[in-house]
Amino acid sequence: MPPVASPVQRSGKRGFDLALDVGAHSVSVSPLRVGPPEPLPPVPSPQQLAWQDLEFYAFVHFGMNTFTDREWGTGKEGPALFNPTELDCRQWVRVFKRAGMKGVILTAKHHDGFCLWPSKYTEHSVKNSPWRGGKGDVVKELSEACREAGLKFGVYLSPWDRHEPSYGDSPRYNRFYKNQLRELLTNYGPIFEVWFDGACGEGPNGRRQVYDWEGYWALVRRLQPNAVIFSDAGPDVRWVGNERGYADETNWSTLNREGIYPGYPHPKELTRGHEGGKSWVPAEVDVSIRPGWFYHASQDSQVKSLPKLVDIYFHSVGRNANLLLNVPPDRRGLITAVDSTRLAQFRDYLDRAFAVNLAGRAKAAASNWRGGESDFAPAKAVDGKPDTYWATDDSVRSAWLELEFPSAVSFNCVMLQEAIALGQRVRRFRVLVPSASGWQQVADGTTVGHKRLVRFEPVTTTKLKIEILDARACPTLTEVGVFAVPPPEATSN
Ligand code: FUL
Repeated sequence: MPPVASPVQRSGKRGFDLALDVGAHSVSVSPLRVGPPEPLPPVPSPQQLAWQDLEFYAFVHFGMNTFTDREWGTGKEGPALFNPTELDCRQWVRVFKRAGMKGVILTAKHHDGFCLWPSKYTEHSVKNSPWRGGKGDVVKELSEACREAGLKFGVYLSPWDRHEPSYGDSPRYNRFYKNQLRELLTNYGPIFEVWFDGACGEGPNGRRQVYDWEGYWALVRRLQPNAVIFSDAGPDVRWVGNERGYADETNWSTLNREGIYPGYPHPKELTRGHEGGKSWVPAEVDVSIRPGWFYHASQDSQVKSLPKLVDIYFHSVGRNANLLLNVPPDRRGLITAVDSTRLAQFRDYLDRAFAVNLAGRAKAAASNWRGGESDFAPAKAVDGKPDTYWATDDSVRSAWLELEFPSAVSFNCVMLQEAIALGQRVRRFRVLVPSASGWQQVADGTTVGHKRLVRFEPVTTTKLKIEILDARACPTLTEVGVFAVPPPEATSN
């Protein structure tokens, strides 16, 4: 009898098993399984993927301005003014680690040109200050403290330099700047992010400096290939377009970079990104825990409150951006108690809020999953594993995922995460719970990306439905979280 092929149609459209009936012998041919979705370009580089997982890290503005009580120095300050009495980078790192921050970016040089490391290329640095008899190096101390504690280390080297005489003589200054960059990128171990500010001015010759961005970035690529490069325009990470701590409700990690440059005057575009943009350039939210970037004793009573920090968290990390929170050390060279106490409260709040993911107890169902394969089943969105995901068939653009809890649970927050290694897809979603009159919407949103958090009035229910209303390609979700987040208690300010 000739072999008969009997395809067994499975629950999905595409996958089927092929069993050959060859009389006495039954030969099993490896099943024709449906593979993962094709990536939707552009997709993140491995460096960008690793960066996105950091989510929350510290910015440190410290330098000449700390001692002159200014935000922007003139460059005419004498190095003798820089004299922290108790500088201890390990104390900074202890505070950051306790806060759950994953790294630190230091202003190695701000606009006044004063260098926190003994650069060979200028006299305007710690080497001519009284601090540690001119033998100190803040970049070294902080990079070592980070390494010991397992935190990532990054640098901010201001291109705008109000001290350097060659500023404005463009090719000469670009050489000077690259020399300084080379020092930072070769002498202090691995750098996870290089932060390029877009500010630009005129030099002593009255000419406006023209920066060699491509040359600066090429140097980073060569000397620290694992670092991501931040500027208004990327190339790896973009500014979110404001310094208030808020990403937009719609936040695409994709951007059309042509015509966008550091100092670009349309920040709102950077806040939202470009749907269908040709490059992967996710947003970073930079904001200070105080009104100023540098420490001012007069602002000790204006450290952001816990509810404010929590609000910033939900509008940055919870809107597909990373949060770079500035915490400026004081004139002693220490982080003050008010800032460190607030950061610890913030961490405790986040730990409490996200300690129990109720989705872990739920049974998941979906309107569709890829080929009916268990690899892409709805259960993959609630298994707590970041490398597995629910995905639909290629032709699907809207789909629902339903969670059923073993008994009624109360919650007020849902987290969604896309498998961004395959590109950002979701355009619009909503969250529903059952009511007497059918499914009732409790929240909705637009983009998802790496992480989306939505809060709503508390509900008590046994079921929850996530509806992807529209997507640029078949949707994916690596994880769905369901939480009962407490209200942040008010702090004194
Ligand atoms: C701005 C600078 O002018 C501020 O002083 C600060 O460093 C902020 C993070 O970037 O462009």
